[in-house]
Amino acid sequence: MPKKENINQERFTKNLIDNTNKLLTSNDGVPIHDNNNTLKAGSRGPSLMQDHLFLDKLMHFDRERIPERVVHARGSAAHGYFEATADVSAYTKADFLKKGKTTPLFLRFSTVAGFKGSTDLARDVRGFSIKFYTQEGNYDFVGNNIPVFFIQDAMNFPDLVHAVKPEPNNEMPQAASAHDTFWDFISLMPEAAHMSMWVMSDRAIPRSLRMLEGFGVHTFKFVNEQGKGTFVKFHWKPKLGAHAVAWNEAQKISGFDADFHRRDLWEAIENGDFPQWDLAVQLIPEEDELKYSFDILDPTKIIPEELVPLQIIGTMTLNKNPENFFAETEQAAFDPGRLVPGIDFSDDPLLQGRVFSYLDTQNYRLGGPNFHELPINRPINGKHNNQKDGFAKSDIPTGNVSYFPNSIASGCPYHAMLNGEKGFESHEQPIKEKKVRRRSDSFADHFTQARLFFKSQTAAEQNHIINAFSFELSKIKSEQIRLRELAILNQIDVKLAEQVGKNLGLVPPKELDELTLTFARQNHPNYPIKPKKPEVEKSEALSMVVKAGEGTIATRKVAFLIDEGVSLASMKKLEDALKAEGATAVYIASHVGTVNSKEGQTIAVQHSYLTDVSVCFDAFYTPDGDSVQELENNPDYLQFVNEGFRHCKALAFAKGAEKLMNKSFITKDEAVIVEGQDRWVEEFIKAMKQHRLWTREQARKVPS
Ligand code: HDE
Repeated sequence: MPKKENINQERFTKNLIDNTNKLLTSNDGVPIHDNNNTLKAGSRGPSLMQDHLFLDKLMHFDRERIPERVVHARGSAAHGYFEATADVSAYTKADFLKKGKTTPLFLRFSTVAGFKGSTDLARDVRGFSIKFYTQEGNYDFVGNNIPVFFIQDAMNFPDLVHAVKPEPNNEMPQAASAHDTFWDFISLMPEAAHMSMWVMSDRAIPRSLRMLEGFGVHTFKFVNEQGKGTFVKFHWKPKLGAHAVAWNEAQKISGFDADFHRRDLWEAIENGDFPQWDLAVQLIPEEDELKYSFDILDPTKIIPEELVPLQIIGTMTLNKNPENFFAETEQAAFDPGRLVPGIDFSDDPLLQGRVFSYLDTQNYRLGGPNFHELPINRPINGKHNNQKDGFAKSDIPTGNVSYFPNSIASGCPYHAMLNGEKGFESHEQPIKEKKVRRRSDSFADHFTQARLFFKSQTAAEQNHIINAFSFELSKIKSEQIRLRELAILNQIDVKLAEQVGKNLGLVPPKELDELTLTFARQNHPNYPIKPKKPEVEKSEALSMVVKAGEGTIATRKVAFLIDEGVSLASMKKLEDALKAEGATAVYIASHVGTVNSKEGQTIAVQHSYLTDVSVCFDAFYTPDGDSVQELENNPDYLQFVNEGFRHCKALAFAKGAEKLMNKSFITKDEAVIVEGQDRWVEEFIKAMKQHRLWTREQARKVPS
């Protein structure tokens, strides 16, 4: 095994192409003499059909695109490795989960609804797909940053996707759920209530891909050496904590830097700030399958951490950017059906449907059944079987045998049972049921956990949810759909429904709409069915803000707002303190290049008020110096800090710069720090650790 730091550097070496000092050739290796001119009859044409070198070049160019993913088209990825840190052998025989093992992996983050070129900051779910290259073949974890899903049965998936995608007549809007078809569908599907709450929360506008939680969503099964199964839920916890931006900020970032998340991930890895996540599991003995007030096979439900605690079993580190976006990120083919011994499906009806869809998608998208031979998809332990031919076959099988059983090749490749060895074995689960096309009534409680989510949020987070519903429903044209959704919100929480209703100028109906009930009764004829009493009514783990205080400011960017004549001495103390915490000071001035400090030194500046905007920074400092006079009359500066204030970020002002607060309508609070105050540097870092002072929105009436 290579050393873990190099685990990915060595994987692709044989596929890397280095053009340094190389002669340009055709695809067949013929040296190209002139790469500027087509072959013509005379220098003024016409061009000739026999220009085989031109035809070779254009043939390839014309086919440079493959179909983008139907969903999750917009993605960014990185290589990394996973280290197993706990002994879980009592539950699973998975080799890569054995304590002490290190396994290379490739992780692709994505948004769901937008096209491949859409903005990173859309309000959306984030995909969280990992291909583990284990010694027992590839294991694909294809999860999301939200632990539940909109629908319970795979049969509804194409409809959900059609509803959220741009509307088919005019292909609008791009990467947005704020339109009629989406809310028409959602308001007719009460099972979507829980996930809608998550998508309308700040979870759907993350600060960074490095700050995403990841979830397997479905319940899976661990299987041990003795063949015993244990239900398992997977969670990824980012070491940097889970954080979001404000909605107003998200919309502005989309305009200023549509690649904000992609760039952030790329730069962090290039800088050696390798993002890390802990893998945690919730384990549920088979005997407890039916123990809870909800069904553990229902993908619209979480298992509250208070009910089944999380156990950390390993750590993932992303340490290498892809060499080539298309070859790796675009051609990566994930499939929840890529399992390894020791992990199996549960009977979750959504998961069961995924087993077909991903394989089918890859076949279509990557042009045939040999997509697993692409470097990014290859297992590291090699593959040996009798499958042959097909589009884009790149392996060259040797010999005359491609069948089993055979004697000519001494029965090879042999299957494990022939030699007393072990391969993948499905969990032997007893089945004694009728074949039916039906939904279990244990899936019929659609609102209890939506309520749990809402009640577990801080006041500021609840406000953001109210604002998000108000924004989305205001964008739709149909009052009937608005009322239908308000009726759903009323089942979740009366205050929520009232507030959203107020913003829409509507009174939320008390009962579900007749049409919603008609559809719900197709699945559950006696709908609504009285829900069981929930075990947990509030869960701190569901709030990002409650957890934020435990945070770190590592890798955060602090804008130092300077200009000609800035005092270097005024910057030093804070800059050193930030560095010690792993954060970075970024100088911004009215022009790029250099500025002269008050002390007469030259300071290099890469960012200016013209090219940079406050929404791309986490916190702000205005140092002392002659620069303060310049900034006082610079509307771009005043807007910069005002917006930072509005978005509830931490701001610090040196003594001489305090007068700028007034000019930019900033008033003092616990995240606005002035140099004169006690332990101002520590206080500023403390405020940054809270991520945002969301209470500022209400207190200062600065809705963000
Ligand atoms: Fe997916 N999903 N999905 N999905 N999904 C795809 O596969 C599908 C679902 C998820 O980074 C597609 O390669 C069905 C849940 C991620 O390349 C497609 C159903 C969860 C990614 C597909 C679901 C996901 C996909 C599109 C319901 C969270 C991006 C392109 C039965 C647990 C993978 C592709 C990547 C991608 C089908 C529901 C996560 C069409 C039929 C639930 C992260 O095959």
